[in-house]
Amino acid sequence: MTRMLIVGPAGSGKGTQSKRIAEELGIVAISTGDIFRANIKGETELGREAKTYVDAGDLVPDSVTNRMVEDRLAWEDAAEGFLLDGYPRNRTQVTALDEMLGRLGVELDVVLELTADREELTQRLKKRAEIEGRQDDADESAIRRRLELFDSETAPMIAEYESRGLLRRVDGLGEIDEVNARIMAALKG
Ligand code: B4P
Repeated sequence: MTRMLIVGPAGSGKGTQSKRIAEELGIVAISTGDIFRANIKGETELGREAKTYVDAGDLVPDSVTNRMVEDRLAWEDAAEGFLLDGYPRNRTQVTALDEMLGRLGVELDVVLELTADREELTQRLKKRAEIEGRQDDADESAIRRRLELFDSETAPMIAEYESRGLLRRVDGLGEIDEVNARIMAALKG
């Protein structure tokens, strides 16, 4: 059983790789971004709360996000291990996750970071905007905002996991299969 996080800037391949890793490890992938987008599409109360933040590339308020993740981790499928994609994204969320896991009596096994340079990230997001039409990919200022927030909020949080000895850093550049092979090797190592 594995309990892990995947972290990295927008466009680094988190969503792409997390689905494959989860399948290979037989655990559930939980993406906060996917949950927000499904709720926005379904016009639920959570979707209405999240929409302006997601469209602008801002973080949805921690109180909303933390509650949503705690509810999702209580589902039966997460008892068999999980991969959290896109959460936590700042120190407040790290603390909240520590508390949630403490209440569940479990610990994280590994935190996987995917890296890529800013030019590649921007190119990937622009390409996805053409294919999937995500509002936050189509808007240059929302892309910039997401990358800035990664540097200011998420990178320090990753350093915290590094100091706990949980971090495995993997180069996210190259073909999807190639990156996946690197990840699986890093997880075994
Ligand atoms: P996310 O859904 O997490 O979106 P993202 O950071 O853009 O990454 P994503 O996973 O979609 O992209 P990926 O790198 O896989 O978050 C969206 C928004 O939700 C946030 O801005 C925020 O508003 C909100 N949110 C989410 N979590 C939150 C939290 N914890 N707290 C507060 N707010 C939160 O892939 C990008 C593209 O690259 C894809 O098109 C893919 O096909 C392509 N790609 C992947 N690997 C590739 C490769 N090796 N080569 C070429 N292309 C590749």
